[in-house]
Amino acid sequence: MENITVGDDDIELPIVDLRRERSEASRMIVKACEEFGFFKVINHGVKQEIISLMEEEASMFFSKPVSEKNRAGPPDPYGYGSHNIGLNGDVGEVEYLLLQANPLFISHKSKYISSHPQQFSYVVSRYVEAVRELACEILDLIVEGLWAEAQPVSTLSGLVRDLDSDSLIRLNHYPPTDVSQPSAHKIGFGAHTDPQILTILRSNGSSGLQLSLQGGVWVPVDPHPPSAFCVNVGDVLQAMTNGRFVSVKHRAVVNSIKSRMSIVYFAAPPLHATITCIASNPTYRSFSWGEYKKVVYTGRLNDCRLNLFKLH
Ligand code: GA4
Repeated sequence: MENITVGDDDIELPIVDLRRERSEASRMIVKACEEFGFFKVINHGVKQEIISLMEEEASMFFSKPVSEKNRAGPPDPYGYGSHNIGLNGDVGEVEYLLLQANPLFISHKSKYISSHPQQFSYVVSRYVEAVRELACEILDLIVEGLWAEAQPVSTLSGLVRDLDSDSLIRLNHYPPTDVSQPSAHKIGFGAHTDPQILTILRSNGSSGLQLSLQGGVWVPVDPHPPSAFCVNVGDVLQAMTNGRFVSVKHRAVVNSIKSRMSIVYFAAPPLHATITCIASNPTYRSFSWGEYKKVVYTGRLNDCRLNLFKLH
């Protein structure tokens, strides 16, 4: 049973304005990644038109009858899933589409997802391109802030820009709770860390995201401003920064009468890429992303899988 103790106040995550002076934005991002593993970005450069089209496609898909949605499933682990998360018995009050974020995969799957597959494929690919650029811009700012000239600026973004990058796009729909039980507090997507490098999350302005900060208390994240993207550190970035950045446990709860939709991009390296701590006294052994992914899919949602790679 998952702990449901929730803090009284929403957390005010740092908001980074990407139009700020570069060194200032870089400093703020590094600080947020060390303190919370989470922050928000505004003036991020992703066009509202691209976001709206993506959100429309997601709503259209989720409003279809179950029999039609099932044509895009079961998730193996990619495709349409409902209630079941991953391959080892995790469940939640969520339905989702999990796709590899490359145009070929999207175009192949789109015929099972939409009655206008070309339009779906075009919209998702444009969205992916735009959020990938945003992720890469943030990763460059991180490298500048952490390592300055000691590392090439593309140390992290190069992994995501690689044509073989294993990045994913996930559309989540959390239906509202039963209104006859206003205090109902169901878990939509249980506690977990994101395994990849960086996550870029967009939600439809309804609450539900919570972070586990010190002391095991769950802290709700205020879904505002609606124009912002929420960004978080993944396990690979925790490993590469030798634990200086934290990949923080988070979850989504279904607690309102409004349904929640989120669109999440997971920026990942190619399967063959080697992940190494950039530090003189490494905490984790080197591993390939493919090796790490195997561990991710043999385990459960709430596992602390990075601990298995600790050297001492
Ligand atoms: C959590 C982060 C991403 O949503 C995800 C999830 C993946 C899945 O849904 O297929 C996993 C989960 C996530 C971590 C543990 C395993 C794998 C479900 C699960 C129980 C796509 C990812 O990469 O890891």
